Amino acid sequence: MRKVLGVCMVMGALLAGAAKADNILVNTGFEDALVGWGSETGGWAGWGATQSDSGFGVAPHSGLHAVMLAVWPTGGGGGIVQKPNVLGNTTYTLSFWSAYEATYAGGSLNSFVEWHDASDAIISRDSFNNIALGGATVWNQQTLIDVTAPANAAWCEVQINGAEGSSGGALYIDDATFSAAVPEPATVSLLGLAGLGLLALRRRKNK
Ligand SMILES: [Ca+2]
Repeated sequence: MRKVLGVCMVMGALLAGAAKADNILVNTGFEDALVGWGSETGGWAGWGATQSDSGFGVAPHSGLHAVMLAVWPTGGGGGIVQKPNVLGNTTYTLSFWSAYEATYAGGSLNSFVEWHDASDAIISRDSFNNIALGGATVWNQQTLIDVTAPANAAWCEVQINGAEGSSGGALYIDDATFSAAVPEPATVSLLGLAGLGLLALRRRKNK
């Protein structure tokens, strides 16, 4: 039994290590200022985008800042972009929180992940258009799942965009992560149970 416990502890340590390293975006909570164009590997660049704080229409989801999109003129748009390096044949999940001022209700929220090879050529793009906004002035978690990097992908462009309707208002984004897939807790438990079952069978056979 001690050996089984040891195996489980090693498996747990390995899984915890994998989960820690999975997010590949930086400045996930917009606590640092936006970066200039050409620096998008090290942070978020934006257009029609302003680092916001608690004095804006919607307070940040976390920390002291979020980012506000689509602020002028009425009917305008805004967006943010970051360009992390990726591993080919790896599945990623994009997750972020969005909130909007009530007058933005007629506006839109779109996102895409565009894959590039080592020579910077575009390989393909995974788009998420007209993402449901959820309730006004409250934070809604958006999870865009299962985008898989093509085999020859070296980096990608992650964009989150907003466009106002005719009533104006602003869209806010906070706590954005782009993470490689890791086993879900249910899968991990099943794997653990299967391993224990196999060990029990082997012990019974040896008797
Ligand atoms: Ca924040």
